[in-house]
Amino acid sequence: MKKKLLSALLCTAMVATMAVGCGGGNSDSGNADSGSSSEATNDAGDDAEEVGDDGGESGSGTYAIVTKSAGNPFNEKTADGFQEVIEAAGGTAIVKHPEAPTADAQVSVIQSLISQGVDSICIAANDENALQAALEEAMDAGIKVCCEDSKTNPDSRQVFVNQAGVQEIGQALMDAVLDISGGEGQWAVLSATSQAANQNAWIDAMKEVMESDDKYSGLELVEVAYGDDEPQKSTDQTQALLAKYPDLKVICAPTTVGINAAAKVLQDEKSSVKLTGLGLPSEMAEYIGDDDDHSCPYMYLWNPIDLGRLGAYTSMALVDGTITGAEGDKFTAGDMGDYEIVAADDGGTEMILGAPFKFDADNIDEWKDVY
Ligand code: RAM
Repeated sequence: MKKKLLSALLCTAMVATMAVGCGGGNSDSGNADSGSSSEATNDAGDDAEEVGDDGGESGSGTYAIVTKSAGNPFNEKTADGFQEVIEAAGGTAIVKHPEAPTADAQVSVIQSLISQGVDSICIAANDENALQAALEEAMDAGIKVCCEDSKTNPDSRQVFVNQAGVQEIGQALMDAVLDISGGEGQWAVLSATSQAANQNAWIDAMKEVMESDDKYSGLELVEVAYGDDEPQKSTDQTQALLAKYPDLKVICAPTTVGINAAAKVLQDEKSSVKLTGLGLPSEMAEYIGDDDDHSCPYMYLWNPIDLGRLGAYTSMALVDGTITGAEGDKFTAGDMGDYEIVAADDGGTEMILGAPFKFDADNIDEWKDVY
């Protein structure tokens, strides 16, 4: 409760001073104490969840969330938020973290959810197109499908719960690279998987921003490396970038797993290469600072718990028929407030949770215990 209050106050103050959001129509950005995370299982686990009724009333059905992969705290926090909202509404939440961040792993999970007869699937897609057959089969069976975090193509979903505008993320990250590099020099991206729709969209947006204005012309993007959201592979890829590009100035890691691994490598090695990207304050606090002792001057993110909460409200609204996922649909996401579904760039629809939020030496201590 205290964390909720603290978070709401911090969020309100920060929005006022920094003109960036903590998430959609909601000021309760830090419900890190949501109490229902204990039932989250990875795909290897046994759900022991019983499939409920047909979900005709809000919250009374069985709602599944499928994240990108197990062992990623960002995904766990998102699942916590999802589960908290579903269970508070009297529903049954099924949490699936596939063992690997691959489309194949998610297809098997989707197949088993279809067999169980769940009412909805909310999925962070590991591949934009490869889940289409499985998700279409789910929708044909009457299961409502939305995406959160990482989207599928429009034919594979009803709506995408997008954490922040792609353009805004690209702009924020590109400006961070420009600023931290001092305006020129080599930089590299350390991403998640090469198929991840969210990372690929953000990287493309960064490239567009870089080409849109002369002020970025002194920057050279030397490589996009992939750590597959695995700590060891992300560590290895960071070390490889350092060995390959002795003049490298900045690494941008638009993944919480990648940025955490890179932060440790750079800080442990006392490297002059600096880091920015998207990171969890709880994992990055020891690396954030504007001096030689810290590898990451600042980074961005949004509230992963609220992302899961909005995914849950969206799932319930799809199941009870309040929305179909069409442009212009409106619904109230509980205490998060009102949301409207808008057209997405890919021809499908989406809603936006909020704006990317900046974490730096001045505010990291206030956020590191929140998420
Ligand atoms: C990682 C995942 C996730 C992404 C965050 C920023 O945890 O790749 O999809 O949204 O980073």
